Amino acid sequence: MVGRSSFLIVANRLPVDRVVEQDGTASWRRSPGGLVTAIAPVMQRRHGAWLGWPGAPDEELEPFEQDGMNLISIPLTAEEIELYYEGFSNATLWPLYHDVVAPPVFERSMWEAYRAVNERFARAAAAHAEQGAVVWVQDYQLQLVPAMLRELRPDLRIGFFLHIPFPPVELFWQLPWRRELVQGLLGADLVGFQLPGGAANFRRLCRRLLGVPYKGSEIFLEDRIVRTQAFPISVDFGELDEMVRRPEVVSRAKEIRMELGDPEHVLLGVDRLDYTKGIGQRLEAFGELLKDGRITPGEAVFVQIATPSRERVEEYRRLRDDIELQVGRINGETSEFGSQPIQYFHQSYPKDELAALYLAADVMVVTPLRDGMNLVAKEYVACHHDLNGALVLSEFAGAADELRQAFLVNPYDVEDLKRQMLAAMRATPHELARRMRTMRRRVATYDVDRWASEFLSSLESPSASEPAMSRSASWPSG
Ligand code: GDG
Repeated sequence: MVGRSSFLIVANRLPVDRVVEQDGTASWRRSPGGLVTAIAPVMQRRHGAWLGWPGAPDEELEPFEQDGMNLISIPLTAEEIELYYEGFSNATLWPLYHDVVAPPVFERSMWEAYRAVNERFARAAAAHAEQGAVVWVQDYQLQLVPAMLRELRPDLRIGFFLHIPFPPVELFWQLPWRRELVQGLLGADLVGFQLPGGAANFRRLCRRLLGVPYKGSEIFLEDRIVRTQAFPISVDFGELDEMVRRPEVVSRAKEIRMELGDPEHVLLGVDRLDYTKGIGQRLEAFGELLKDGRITPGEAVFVQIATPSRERVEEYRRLRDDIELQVGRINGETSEFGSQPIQYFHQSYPKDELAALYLAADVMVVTPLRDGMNLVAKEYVACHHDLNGALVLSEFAGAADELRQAFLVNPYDVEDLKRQMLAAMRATPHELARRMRTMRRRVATYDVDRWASEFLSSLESPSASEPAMSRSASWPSG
């Protein structure tokens, strides 16, 4: 039985996946991913708890312990998964926050489910937090939790971090429930974003929508200050750097190149199969390079890993069909016997296989149309202690703010994509090393550990809860 905690993470998912052995026994395994790695030590130090959905419908679980973390399961019904998760989170907010690259769905039943599920999370957090505890709420699925939780437990210190971009006012304005969402976020003491631009969009929105004033990074409510700040998320540099030096990973990378027919250039894309990631755009550009004769089929191979994602959402099903049609068409038109220029995989891989792929790739192609950060770009950099390897990176990925030495590209401009992919393939080892060295320094310094500790120390610094100056803030209700 888990008691109350002084430190809570509240996230859509628990940081564990259920694994069923061959004999039918089930157990939990820590999910891969930087967030868990970064937060686990803090959890252990502070006897923290993590609240989240266990991943299957109608699963009622008693609190349990895994790897020194107390896990509190928040159940969701099949209908809530459809309306709150696939619906409002991934068919409304996800496209709206990513430049409306797909049309957002505005459905009242989805909103109602979102509100009800957020309320459940807030109540559970209130029940499990010690007096004065620190609660860190994660991401777009739970934007109402900060205010709901503050209402129940004004003694808590509440932080919120948004992993995806925060859109400009003009786009956010479309949302029928815009006021409720912004009020939800303002329940936090600190609202963190990937980039300063997201924080600025949020502050402007608060002023336009609610008439609340701000100065610098602080928003002044009647009785308190809400701080807004950018904390660019990162990767576990040390872990990846160590992994790619292991002999078995090095030999696997060589083997991958052999299996691909030992081409001069291996280009790589690794993404969840998502319409924000610009997969179609990059394949189109690669196909044109082949058709123009700028590269020959034996000379370059493009490996595209498209991890299955949100497969029950209509837009994602359509995307999968489109991409698979496109791969078939380009390969059909450009393949030679024994070699296919695009190698496409709709599968997930273990972490060390992914590291071997990063190591094997000469050119990493990351071309989202909009992305909060993009960890793949940083992972690739962390894997290239050999200083070899080129990163082609979209200007619309948050990571482009830090990785200025990448081959930066506008993914909407097919000629630019072609130019930058060619430049990356043709760059001299000296130039590649110069670019990679600077990017590695950045990722090594600002790793995921630093991201978590900077967020938490900002949340716990006294200025985050200073009483507001004597400014009046209009706070229209309803
Ligand atoms: C959201 C924001 C932000 C992918 N395929 C496999 C696999 N992956 C891992 C990658 C990487 C992660 O998944 C994907 O992270 P991204 O950052 O690239 O993208 P999102 O999933 O959209 O993440 C994003 C992020 O949150 C963090 O704040 O950067 O902007 O959209 O770590 O390596 N991992 C394994 N097998 C795979 O097949 N093991």
